[in-house]
Amino acid sequence: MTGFPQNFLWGGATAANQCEGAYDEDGKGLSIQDVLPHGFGPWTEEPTPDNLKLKGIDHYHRFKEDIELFAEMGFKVYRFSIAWSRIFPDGDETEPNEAGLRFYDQILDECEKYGIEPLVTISHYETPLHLAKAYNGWTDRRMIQFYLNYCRVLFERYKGRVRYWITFNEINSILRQPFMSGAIMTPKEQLSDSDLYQAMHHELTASALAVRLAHEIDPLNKVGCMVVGITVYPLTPAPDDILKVMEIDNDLYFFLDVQARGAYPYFAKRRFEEQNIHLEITDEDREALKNTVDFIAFSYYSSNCATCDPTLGEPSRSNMTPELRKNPYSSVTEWGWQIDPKGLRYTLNRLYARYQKPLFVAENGLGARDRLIEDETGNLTVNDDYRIAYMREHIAQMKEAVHDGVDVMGYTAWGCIDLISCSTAEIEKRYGMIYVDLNSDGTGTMNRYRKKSFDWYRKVIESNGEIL
Ligand code: BGP
Repeated sequence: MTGFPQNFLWGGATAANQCEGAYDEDGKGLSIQDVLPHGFGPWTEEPTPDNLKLKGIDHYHRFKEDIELFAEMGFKVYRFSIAWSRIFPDGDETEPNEAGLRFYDQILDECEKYGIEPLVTISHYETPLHLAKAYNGWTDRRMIQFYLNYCRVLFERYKGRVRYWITFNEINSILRQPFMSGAIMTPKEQLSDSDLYQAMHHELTASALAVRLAHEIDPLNKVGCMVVGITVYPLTPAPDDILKVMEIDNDLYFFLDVQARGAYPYFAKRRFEEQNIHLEITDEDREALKNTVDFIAFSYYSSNCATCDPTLGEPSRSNMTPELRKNPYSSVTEWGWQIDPKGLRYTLNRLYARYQKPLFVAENGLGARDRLIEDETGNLTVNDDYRIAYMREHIAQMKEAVHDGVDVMGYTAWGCIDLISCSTAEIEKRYGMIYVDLNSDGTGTMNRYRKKSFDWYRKVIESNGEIL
């Protein structure tokens, strides 16, 4: 196949905490994002007015307009997350909050109106804050049950309306961001490897049980895992650098092997022994893990290099992982994230080679500063040729991967409408094809404007990726 399959799912992706706002409306409880005004950290005791996510881009009240714009671009799929704390404000209740469920009924109504397939992320970095405070997040085994109660409510309520699910956004990020990803309050420096990996194990078990539950409730459900597609090259051909990259790759395969193959990988034993990690893994857990996912989703923004020689290379700012090095062959975004379209083809191929499961590019895009200008007809717009170039090159490489024989199900451009960034909680870092009039001090009309990339992406979808 040289082009995209006919049923290829083109669309865009958002997350509740980055776009909805309305952080305390209709019975919503606090989520960990409501106390993270600056992105990764530090957290505050209470929500503070400088936290742009509290208002978001007001998608909670403007979702009809937003989904109409997505439809105008021709979206086949809309990936969004459900805010867990809208459904279970504290997370450990037994009965859900009806108003929260009704909100997502309405989102689904809009998707159906335009024939847009929903792809729902069940947990996207927005665990109810109470679960962090009362249980120390995923370090506690009881989280599995809370999460499954939540999943059951979603699977039953939206049965027949949602077919594609992602259990956890970027599940492997728990190793780097235990609070945002795992709702773990223990500061990272004080968190033992055993506790961290135990939390990982609880999440992986919960994810597998959610796959089983989804299939039981509706055999038509397709459930995916999702990882941050860390793509790392050796900085030099030194064998030590090759082995270092192998270890980094294993960090990723740890999560994917469990979710896609149903058991911990062969290298887990040595790693656990050497890092003095003692996990409680029951026979029941091992059985549960056998429920593997239907597809593998991942985010891909950049690639990095690694070396064992600390005197070589420059630190990379991509994905905020300072021990990684810059690739001298890559350009960088304004936020220092390296741009490597061919890395997407490589990532798709290596994941497919290992797992042979359908792959979904669930996030990709360029975070950049945009300038709203008036075009020749007097309309306000953004000339974001840089964004078009980024997306064009990545989509072209994805097409190469399809040609290589990789089964790619879909592509959802991250932050298809401008939203609050995850790592730095700012609005200046815009990914959208739709501009939102919001400033960093929280002022702005919240009006939406089509950028140049809006029309470009519309044509990409219309031509099924033939016109790039
Ligand atoms: C991913 C997250 C998203 C998103 C994206 C871009 O890791 O899943 O939520 O925001 O990164 O990152 P940022 O917003 O920090 O630019």
